[in-house]
Amino acid sequence: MRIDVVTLFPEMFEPVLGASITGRARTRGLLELGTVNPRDFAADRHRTVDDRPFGGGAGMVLMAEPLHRAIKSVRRPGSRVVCLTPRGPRFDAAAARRLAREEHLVLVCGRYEGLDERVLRLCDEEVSIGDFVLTGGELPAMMVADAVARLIPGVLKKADAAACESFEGGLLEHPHYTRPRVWRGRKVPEALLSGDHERIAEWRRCAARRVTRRRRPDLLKTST
Ligand code: 58G
Repeated sequence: MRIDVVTLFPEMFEPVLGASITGRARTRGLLELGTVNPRDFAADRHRTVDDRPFGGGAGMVLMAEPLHRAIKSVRRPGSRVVCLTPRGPRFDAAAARRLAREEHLVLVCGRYEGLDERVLRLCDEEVSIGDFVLTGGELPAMMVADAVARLIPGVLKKADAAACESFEGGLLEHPHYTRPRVWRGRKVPEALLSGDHERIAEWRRCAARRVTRRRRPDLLKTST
């Protein structure tokens, strides 16, 4: 998969998506990441990309033309153009799975008060990572890129590692433990030390249901 990010702050992405699993996915060629800066498509010598809102009010709005040209420079037939905004439908595990099937994502990051509304029409969809406002769409774009990247076949070491995690079965994930067996007087659940794979699987199923009931009963209501 290829992801191109339209952003005024391209330098934000490498430190995050160059690290760890996403970094390795890129060196292994499973994920290609590019950035495109609308400022490089500005029309004047000051490279202006924002202007005051019609109708007045505080803050600046990203102008349509530089954004349009930036999107056009990376968009190709079959690209899915996604804008990160607080007013889109909530990004969740199902959205990540759906976007992970795409060949090319273009993630459009706004800044300031937002984008000229006419540019939003160029996007295929808007997504929000939660009900709060950030200074820009860059952090949400990194979250979407990360959530999608780990679903690309081969990115996670174990083929099924993504399949049995939180939300994938409509439940939160069971707790994890590692060595030592006793830490400051606290023991690892006995079933996990038994070596009995059926017993371990059963413990994990029960633990997942228990933790979901306690913390996210809303998840149990929707999944049967
Ligand atoms: C319309 C309105 C277009 C995403 C605002 C673009 C982005 C929160 C989220 C914008 C964001 C989220 C302006 C700054 C969106 C831009 C950006 N804040 N909840 N901030 O996913």
